[in-house]
Amino acid sequence: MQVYLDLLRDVIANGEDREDRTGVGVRSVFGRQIRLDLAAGFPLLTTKRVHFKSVVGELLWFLSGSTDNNQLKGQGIRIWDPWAIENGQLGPIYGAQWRSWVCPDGRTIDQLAELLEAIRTRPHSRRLVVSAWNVADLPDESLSPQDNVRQGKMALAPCHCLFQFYVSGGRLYCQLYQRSADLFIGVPFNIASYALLTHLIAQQCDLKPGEFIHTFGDLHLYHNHLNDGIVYEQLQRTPRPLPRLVLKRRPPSLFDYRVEDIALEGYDPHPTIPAPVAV
Ligand code: DHF
Ligand code: TMP
Repeated sequence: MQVYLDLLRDVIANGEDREDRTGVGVRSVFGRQIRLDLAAGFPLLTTKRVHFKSVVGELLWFLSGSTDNNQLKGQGIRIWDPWAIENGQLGPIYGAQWRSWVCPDGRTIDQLAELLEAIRTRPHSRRLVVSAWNVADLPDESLSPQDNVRQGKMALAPCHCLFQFYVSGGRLYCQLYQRSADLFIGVPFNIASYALLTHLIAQQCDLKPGEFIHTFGDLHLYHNHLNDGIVYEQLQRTPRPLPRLVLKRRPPSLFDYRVEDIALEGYDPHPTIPAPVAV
């Protein structure tokens, strides 16, 4: 995960300091890419502890098609709290678009079920794409997340908005386009989440995980993270060996995984670094 530390240095050295939607301010670069070989270990950051239980819980929640934050809170996962309305709803974010994209005629499309069918039957297809970027459901950037949800829109526009798979040599490759990336808080989660998704889909399709290619649009560090010194603290830490992912069971479908099926071995990170999240 040296590549992650290289991204931190890149944004610090080459970023432009500017205002952003949240009012916190960022240092930002545009257009970067990293490649992680999933055979080299599971890409969970070792230079700070990342709460893997939250990563797993959030991904299984997306896969279930839910956009109800109460289901995460019930598992002790509070990462979506600042964007939900009182009853827990978040509007048609990832789970809704992945599993039940609404068509003009009212029909819904399960993009993930169709993706798995396509990987199994047409592994060389160039259309193995899932998009959360449903233009009709995008929020109004001048309104709060909560006001957008009350109007039936997404709380936040999808950050990890489009991903594509590729099959070669019995391995499954995944490339994600992330239009907006909070390098200190969101990105370690996003890397782990898509690496895990690739492992799960590979298992379901009798493939080995290949590479995860992460392409970034606006890649930024929030000014409070830079000013706190926590970014520099992380840069002083030496990366440790990556953990291994263990899937303890092969459930009948991608939608039947449970938290207990997914374990990490050998995760020995540096201590956690608490950081405020810009809302
Ligand atoms: N907004 C911003 N500004 N940055 C984000 O990364 C972000 N991520 C969102 C929604 N909005 C966002 C969804 N994902 C945390 C992690 C991921 C996430 C939202 C929040 C988070 O708070 N992480 C903390 C604690 C994690 C935990 O205790 O489980 C961290 O230090 O990583
Ligand atoms: P934006 O919608 O104005 O781009 O703000 C979203 C912020 O959240 C931005 O800092 C990127 C960050 N983010 C991630 O980095 N990863 C995620 O998974 C999510 C949902 C958000």
